[in-house]
Amino acid sequence: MITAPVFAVVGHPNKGKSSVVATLSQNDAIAIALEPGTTRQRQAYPLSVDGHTLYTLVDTPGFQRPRRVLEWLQAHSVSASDHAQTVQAFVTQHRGDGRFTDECELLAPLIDGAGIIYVSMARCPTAPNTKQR
Ligand SMILES: Nc1nc2c(ncn2[C@@H]2O[C@H](COP(=O)(O)OP(=O)(O)OP(=O)(O)O)[C@@H](O)[C@H]2O)c(=O)[nH]1
Ligand SMILES: [Mg+2]
Repeated sequence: MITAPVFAVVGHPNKGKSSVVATLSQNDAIAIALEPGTTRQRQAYPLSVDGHTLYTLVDTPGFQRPRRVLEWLQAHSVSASDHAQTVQAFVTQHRGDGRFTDECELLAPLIDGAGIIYVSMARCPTAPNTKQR
């Protein structure tokens, strides 16, 4: 039996991640809102046809502190071959400490082997000098 692929839908807050998930999973119940931070926990949504799951999309919160995450990953990675383990280590170390709650949520499905769908709005690019905590 072929296992249906799983994709994590990731990106910055308020860029349309949940809108993509709602459209591609044909699910009108998914919360979409003007305010950033609407999605706070990861949630899997399968698309099924005739009782068969074709794929599953995982809606996720947006990155809150992406540069801090990247700094940590770069500081703890020795080579490209250890990237998966380094991401796993990040989540293991920071899960529950309150500093990277959203990042741990959005990285969890990637650790489980999900593919990535990255969402950004071409008309509203993220400013290069956006301040972050
Ligand atoms: N202009 C435009 N607006 C969009 C598009 N997709 C979604 N939006 C709007 O963008 C806002 C945020 O959409 P969401 O799908 O909730 O975005 P999100 O990335 O899941 O947001 P968070 O869960 O808060 O991180 C909503 O007001 C949507 O109606 C798009 O393709 N173009
Ligand atoms: Mg959302």
